[in-house]
Amino acid sequence: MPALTIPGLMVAKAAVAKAGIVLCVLLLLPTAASAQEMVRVPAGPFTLGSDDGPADEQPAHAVTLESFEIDRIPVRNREFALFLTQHGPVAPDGRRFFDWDDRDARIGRETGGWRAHPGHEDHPVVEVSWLGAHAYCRWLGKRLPTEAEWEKAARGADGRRYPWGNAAPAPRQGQFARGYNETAAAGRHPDGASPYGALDMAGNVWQWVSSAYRPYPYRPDDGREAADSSPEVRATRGGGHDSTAQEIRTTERGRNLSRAPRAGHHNIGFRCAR
Ligand SMILES: [Ca+2]
Ligand SMILES: [Ca+2]
Repeated sequence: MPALTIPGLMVAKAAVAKAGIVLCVLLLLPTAASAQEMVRVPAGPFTLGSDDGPADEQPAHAVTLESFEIDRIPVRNREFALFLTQHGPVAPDGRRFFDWDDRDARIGRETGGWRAHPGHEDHPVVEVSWLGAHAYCRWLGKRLPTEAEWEKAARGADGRRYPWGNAAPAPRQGQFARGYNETAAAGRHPDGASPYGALDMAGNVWQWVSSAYRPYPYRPDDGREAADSSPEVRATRGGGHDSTAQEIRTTERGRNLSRAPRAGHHNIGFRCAR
């Protein structure tokens, strides 16, 4: 009967329209960002810290971790732009995710969203606050790695000084000893891979980790992993493009920078774990 068919058709049309809206929403979700490749780090003990480095790396001590995954490369501008388009650069409570007004930022606001600066799409995102890094990883159902996880992913279980071993770094192994803001595209130094295949673990950008910057020994249950302990200083790892060879060792802890987790910095990025 036509009288029934027409409303039925209208319902069908409405369903199609609704499905269209759902599809549009799905397209806004972070599929491109969540496709970020991860590497697995197996469970077991490793040596955290160093006895011959700066005081904050001492003492070297055994830490046992569960298995986890970590992003193979740092989060890039093209990926963080998707987060900014959905959430904006400021948290609902007014704290910053991203220093959009800093001249070192490489993502800008455009009509309809945020976009990486041309030529910097594949470079690691910088000028993201600790909170922004934390929120980004949660958006993807991930989290920031702990300081211990980051170090194990970089040096493996044999206590090496650099991701590739103990030999001093060469330019092909990482982006370091460069000028201000001379980042490299993420993942372009395969010769610097860690034992688990993680890249850019030495140089390019320092990386936020979940842990507060506190003395060793590392104790995950002493409050340093409390996500709400901001504004306590957070640890950064890995060294940046403007770091020395000493600063890109796997055990180096960002002492002389990143003391302000509420702000972003030109040489600090991050990667996620789960
Ligand atoms: Ca800044
Ligand atoms: Ca800056």
